Order: sequence, then C-alpha cells, then structure tokens
Amino acid sequence: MPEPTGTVTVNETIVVKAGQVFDGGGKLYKAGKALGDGGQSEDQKPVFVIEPGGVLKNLQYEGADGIHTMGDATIKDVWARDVGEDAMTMKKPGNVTWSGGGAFNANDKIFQLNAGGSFTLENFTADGFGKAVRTNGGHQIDTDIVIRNSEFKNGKEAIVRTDSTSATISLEGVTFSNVPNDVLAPDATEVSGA
Ligand code: DGU
Ligand code: CA
Ligand code: CA
Ligand code: CA
Repeated sequence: MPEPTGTVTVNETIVVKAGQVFDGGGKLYKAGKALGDGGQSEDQKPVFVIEPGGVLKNLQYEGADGIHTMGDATIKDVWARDVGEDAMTMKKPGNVTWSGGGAFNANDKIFQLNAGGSFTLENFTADGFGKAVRTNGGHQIDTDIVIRNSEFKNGKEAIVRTDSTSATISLEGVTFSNVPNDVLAPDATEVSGA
C-alpha cells in the first residue's frame, strides 16, 4: 500500500453523484467521529456513497461503514487502510467492479453484498478479515461474484461466504494463505475455481 499524500477527516459522507468521477489524489479519507467509531456497530455511516454509474479512484480510506454503492459502480486503486464495520456494501442492485488496491484489518467482513447484480474484484490484496466477501446472511442474493488475480492473507473464515443458491462464484488466479476456506456456500450454489 502506498503512503497517502495527505489526510482528510470526513465528518459528512462524501457523495459521488451519478456518473461522476471522484479522484482522491492518493489522499487518506478518514472517518471522523460523526460517522462512527469503526467498530462492529451496524448503525454507522459510510465515508463514501457512490450513486449509479459513479467512479471512485486513487485514494485510501478508513473507518465507519466504508463505501456504499447504489447501483453500478467502478472503484479503482482504492485502499481500505483500516476497515471499519465493513469496507463496502452493495445497497442496491448493480454491477460493481473493484480493481487494484486492497483492504486491511477487517474485524469481520470486507465486502457486504446486500443486493444482487454482480461484483467483480481484481488485482486486489487483503490481509486480515473474517469473510472477504459476504452476501447478506440468510438471504437469496442473485449475484455473480468474480474474483481474479488477487491475494488473501490471514482470514478467519473464508474468502467468500454465501447462503444464496442464486449466487454464482468464480475464482481465477486467486492465492490465499492462513485462510481456512476459499468458498463457503450451499451445495447447490454454482462455484468454480475453488
Ligand atoms: O440481517 O442486514 O451486516 O450491511 C442483517 C443485516 C446485516 C447487515 C450487514 C451490513 O446483514 O447489517 O453491514
Ligand atoms: Ca455488518
Ligand atoms: Ca456495514
Ligand atoms: Ca446470501
């Protein structure tokens, strides 16, 4: 992870408007107390919200409830330096692609998929997590999860965990160490590369 070029304390969620590009210039966007303490309480606010078609790139962030996506989103060269409750949540259906960057020090989840569509993760590094990708527990989430050319270290449970039989999961070029499972999913879930 590169050293940040500066630090911004975020006390009001930054909204990336539909179709806009937010380039963070390599800075660290750190959740202030107004957004949450970065622990495991579920009532924290996001540092960034990405409206449909928005692009978030070239930055680091930490704390609170991370990034929320509201539709299609592109996230490029973004580092979650110290994950808060989680690092990113798909709140609404869409196709979300995250390429480059990484995430560190998540108590539990990095990516929380509460809505369907697709989630593609590539050229990513994770170190320290429970589940790197989790579809909403106990729900049928209709999504295609693709992870490629990525590395996962020091996970307590799995790279991907789902309860959904309408999810598909594909791993290509994924390496992991000190993670007990690559995928935890029902037998009926379509899984490849695990
Ligand atoms: O049913 O939806 O942990 O978005 C439980 C909730 C829970 C979410 C999730 C999240 O799964 O709050 O952070
Ligand atoms: Ca949560
Ligand atoms: Ca959350
Ligand atoms: Ca699920």
